[in-house]
Amino acid sequence: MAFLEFKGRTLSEPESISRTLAEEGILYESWNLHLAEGSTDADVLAAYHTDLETIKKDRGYRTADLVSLDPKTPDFSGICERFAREHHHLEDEVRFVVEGEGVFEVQALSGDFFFKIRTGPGDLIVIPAGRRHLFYLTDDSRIRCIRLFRNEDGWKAFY
Ligand code: LAC
Ligand code: NI
Repeated sequence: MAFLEFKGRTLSEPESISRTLAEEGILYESWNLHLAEGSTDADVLAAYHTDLETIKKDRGYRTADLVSLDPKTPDFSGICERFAREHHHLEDEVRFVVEGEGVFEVQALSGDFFFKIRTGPGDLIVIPAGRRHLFYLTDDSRIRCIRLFRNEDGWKAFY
């Protein structure tokens, strides 16, 4: 369940979030959740196989993996600190949230402000290559996401 804060308005309806973000060049989709508690990474990739194959084919992503960030993650505070600094990548940042929550702040196309999208289970977001953004966890302190890549080498952060 996502919330978008955009120019002083808060949107929570997936369709209005999707429309507003599309105008900003950001793909947002709300996918049906089909995931049991305690699923392994392989279970998660299998559960979303059809959705993943569709978006891979449509947008040229080649690989998918799972990433978790929580206080037990090695270098948790270092990772959080790096994500929370404004950066961009040379490749799209594609995330589908399966558990937990996270906030993306993304620079508007006009360049003169950032908007904020809080993502949770079922939310897919694509931040295009080159777009400045930053990321942080909510009070929940954890997130588990599927990532999709064209080329993992293109995904270094530029601060
Ligand atoms: C990243 C995020 C979270 O670069 O922006 O992984
Ligand atoms: Ni990033």
